[in-house]
Amino acid sequence: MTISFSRRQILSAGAATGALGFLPPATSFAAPARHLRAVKRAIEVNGKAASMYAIEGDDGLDGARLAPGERFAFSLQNSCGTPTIIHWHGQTPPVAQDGVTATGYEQPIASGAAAAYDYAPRPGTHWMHSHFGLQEQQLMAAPLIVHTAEDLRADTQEVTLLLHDFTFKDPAEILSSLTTASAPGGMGMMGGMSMGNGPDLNDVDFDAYLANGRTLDDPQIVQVERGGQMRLRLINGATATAFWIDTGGVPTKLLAVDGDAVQPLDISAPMPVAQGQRLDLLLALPAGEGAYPVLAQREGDVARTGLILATPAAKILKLSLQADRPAGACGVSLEAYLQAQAPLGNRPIDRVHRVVLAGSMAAYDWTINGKTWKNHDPLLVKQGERVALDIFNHSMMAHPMHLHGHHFQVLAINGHPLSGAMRDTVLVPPMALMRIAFDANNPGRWLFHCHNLYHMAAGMMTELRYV
Ligand SMILES: [Cu+2]
Repeated sequence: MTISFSRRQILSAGAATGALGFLPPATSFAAPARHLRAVKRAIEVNGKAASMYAIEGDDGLDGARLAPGERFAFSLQNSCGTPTIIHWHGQTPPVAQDGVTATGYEQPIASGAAAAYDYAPRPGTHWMHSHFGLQEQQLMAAPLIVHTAEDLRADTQEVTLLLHDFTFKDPAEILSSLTTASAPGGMGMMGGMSMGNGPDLNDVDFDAYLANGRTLDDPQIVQVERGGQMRLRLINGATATAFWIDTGGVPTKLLAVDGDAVQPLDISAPMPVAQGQRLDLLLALPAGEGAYPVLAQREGDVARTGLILATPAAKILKLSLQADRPAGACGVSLEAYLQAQAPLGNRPIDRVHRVVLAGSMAAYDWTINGKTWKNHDPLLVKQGERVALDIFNHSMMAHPMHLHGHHFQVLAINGHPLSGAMRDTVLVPPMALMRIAFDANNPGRWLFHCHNLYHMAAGMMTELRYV
C-alpha cells in the first residue's frame, strides 16, 4: 500500500487518461476508462492471519489517483464475495452516484456485478469506503487523490498515509456488545475510558492500529531525499479512533483539511484528526541523513502507529508501539486556527437548522434531534439557499459529523465566530456548539451522520433533503 510517487508518475498517469478530456460527457455509463475492484485479501497483523477487504486500483495501488482535470470515470467491480457499495468520501457527485443505499438512489452491488461512475471530481485528498453494513471495519477503504495542475508544478514528493483501527473480531459482535454493554458479559466497554467529569473516549478495544496496513512493529519505510520537501496526504480511515499526528519536530506546514486548502499554518505540536478527516502536510526535511517517524497516537491512550521517512543511508531504530504517556482528547484546538483559502463568501444565511447530538456510551443510544436513522427527521433545505447547521453535542463523547455531497465552512466554535476551514467532516466535542454553513447546490437526499461507525450503526444518522 505504499503510495509514494514522482512527478513523472503523475504525468504518465495523466497521459494515459488524457484522451478522456476530449470525450463528450458520458450520457451512458458504457465503458468507463478506469477500474476499481472490491476484493477480499489475506493480511497478517501481529503475526496472525486475517481475511479483510480491500479496494484495488488499476495502477497497482489501492484506491485511485486522478490526474488534473480527469473525470472520475470508473467501473467498480465487486469481487469481494458479498454485496457492497462504496462511498466517495469528500466528493460532490450527483446524488445517484454517492455510493450509498440508505437514501434509495442506488442498490447494493451484488457479488460478481459492477457499477459505473462518471462525474467531475473535487480536487484534493479524499477517500473511498464501504457504506454497507460494517465492512469499513474490515478495511474496505482506500485513498482517492485528485491532483491539481499546481500539484504537478510543485514537483514535490508525495506520500499518502491511510490510518485504520484493526480488530480480529467480527464487527457485528462488537456492535452487539456495545449496544448490550450494560448486560452481564458485555465486552464492548473494555476499552472505554470514563474519566469522571471528562469526556468518554474510545468505545471499542482494538487489536492494532494500522498505517498503510502496517503496525509500528514493521512500519512502512518511505525513502526521502536529504533536505527534500514532502507532501503527506493523511487520511483517518479508522472507524472509531481519533488520532494525534506528530511529525516529530520536522518543520511542518498544514496546507489543507478534508481536501480543502487552508491558509498555510506552521505546525509545531501534534495535530488532531478525527474519523473521516484528512490533513495535507508539507514537511521540510533536514539536510542531513536521518529517519523521521510520522506517528499517529490514539486519543486517550498510549497506542500508536505510523510510518518512517528515511534518507537512503539513515539508520532506522525500532519504535515502541506505545508512547510514554496517554494522549489527551482530540478537540477543536487546531480548528480555531484554521482559515479557509476559498471561504463561502459573504451572504446572508437563509435557513438555520439546530442539530442536537445525544446519547451515552453506556446506553449506546446515539441520536440526532432525539431520533435514530429509523425514524429520523430530515433536515429540509431548498436549492439555492445558504444553510447553517448549529450542531450542539449534548453528550460526553465527541462526534465527527460528516455531510455527504457538500463541503461546508466552520463559522463558529462555541459561539465565537470565525472564517474557518471548508470541510466535509467536523468534530463536535462533548457539550460543544459548532456552526457550519454550506450552499445548497447539489439537489437530492444526502446522508448526514457521525463517522464513528458504531455510532452511525446505532442510529446517529439523518439526511439533508432538498424540497
Ligand atoms: Cu458519534
